[in-house]
Amino acid sequence: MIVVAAALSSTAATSSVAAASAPRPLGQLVPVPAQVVPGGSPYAITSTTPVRVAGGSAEVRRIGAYLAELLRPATGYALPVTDRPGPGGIRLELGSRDRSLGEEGYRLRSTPAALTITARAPAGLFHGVQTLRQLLPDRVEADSRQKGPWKVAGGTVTDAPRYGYRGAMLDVSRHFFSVAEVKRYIDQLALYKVNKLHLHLSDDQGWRIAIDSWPRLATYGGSTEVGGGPGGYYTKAQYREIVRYAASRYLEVVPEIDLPGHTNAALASYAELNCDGIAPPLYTGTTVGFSSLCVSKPVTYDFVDDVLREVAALTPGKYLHIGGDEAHATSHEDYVAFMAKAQAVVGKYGKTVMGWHQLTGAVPAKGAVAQYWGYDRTGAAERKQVADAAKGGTKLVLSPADRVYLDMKYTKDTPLGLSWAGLVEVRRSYDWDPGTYLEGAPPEAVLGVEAPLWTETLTNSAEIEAMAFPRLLGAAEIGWSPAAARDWETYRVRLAAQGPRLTELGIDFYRSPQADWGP
Ligand code: TNX
Repeated sequence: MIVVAAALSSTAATSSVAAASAPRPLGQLVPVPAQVVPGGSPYAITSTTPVRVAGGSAEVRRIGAYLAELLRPATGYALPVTDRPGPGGIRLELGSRDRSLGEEGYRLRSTPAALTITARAPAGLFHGVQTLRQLLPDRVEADSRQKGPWKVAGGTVTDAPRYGYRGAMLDVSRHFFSVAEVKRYIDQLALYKVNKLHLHLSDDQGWRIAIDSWPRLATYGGSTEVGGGPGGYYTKAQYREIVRYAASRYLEVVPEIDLPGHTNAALASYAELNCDGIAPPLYTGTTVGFSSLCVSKPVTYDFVDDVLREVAALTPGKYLHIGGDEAHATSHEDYVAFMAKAQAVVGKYGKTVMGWHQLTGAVPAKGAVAQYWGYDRTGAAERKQVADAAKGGTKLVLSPADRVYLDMKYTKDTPLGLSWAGLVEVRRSYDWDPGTYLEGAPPEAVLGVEAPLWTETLTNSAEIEAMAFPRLLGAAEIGWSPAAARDWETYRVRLAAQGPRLTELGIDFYRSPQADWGP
């Protein structure tokens, strides 16, 4: 495969300390692209470069404006966005006939005359823009004017994702994160072509989304967090702003309301949701598995219907995640009965059910997606139950806890995080394949990969970043890149090359000794 060879050889070329002004080799990207054909002289962005969106829709123009905004501070160039046809410039073009690009793929062609990104749909152009960004010097991320030149190596990148579901989850329940903090994470995810943001909006420690028909969920159930801090919640307007911002970066928000366990914040807010009619106190500890909605009470289903209806109405995306994990305080029989009803409500409001893989212990609805979060010590029976469900048509998103749980400590000395699934260094996190990971599950059942970040120990963006970076990049590559194009030895070189860019972005990442980060 030319493809892979090209990507590898260009990676190797980087490790020699090339002249400072030589452009970055075309294959030096995370995620590694499907196909790289280097060749020809570079393209250079200059003070007269336009961003051309000729014949483009308003959406293409918006992507052009986004690109120009990214490049202006560091280059100091005007970079006008224009729909006037003409030669040269950075060109964003829809309408590629190459069907293999799909909805998210793109082709980036760099010659001295022009830098052209073509795609079949806007998402592809957006991902192509991220590739262009990564091909430019790291200092392009700076927010003040830097010295050029701003060259892109000559050649062509043709790229499309392996999986349609490339997710990251943020637990905003155990600790609450502001809209600004969530947006910051969204921008970081977009750089690596992640396209789903799963928000874990409710748990024992906090309810984080305003629900008009049950207002105390947010105002009382959201009033604290792990450790007893003030918590918080998103108003509907704020939540819509997160959804809009994510969409502008081509990420779909997957909201999760965790049911029927992990519900202490709701049970504390409304006494009638409890079987004994007595509201428990708010909870700020970190034990899991002690709470359950009252499965036998009709009011429980009014609650579920109201909440899922209001959350579905805030969700342009396809999925509604209903949790279903660790319902240890719910009997098996009750769990099966409850999940049947909750899944029907999701369907009634036009959404596709997503649930943690315990859902396969009930009866997954047709088309449901189970999110597998097992690890190397998960029992054979449990793994088989998930694999059998996948054989029966349930789709899978893989989030193996000993690989992509970003809250696991890297080493025993990592100051933040947990270690119940083991210590997860960067190589362990990267070196696995979703197509073969879960024995017995048909590879076609796998929709993709998601890297969850639980926040029992994390309180702000710096702490999120200390755990997510750099493992998030590996998860992004596992979701995007063809299996044949990626391997640890080339990844560790490409990963290290991202270090200065992350630093430029103000991300203080874990400098794993498994990659050579340089001085
Ligand atoms: C397991 S993963 C949980 C969460 C915890 C996490 C901590 C899952 C579906 N449940 O409630 O926050 O471990 O790593």
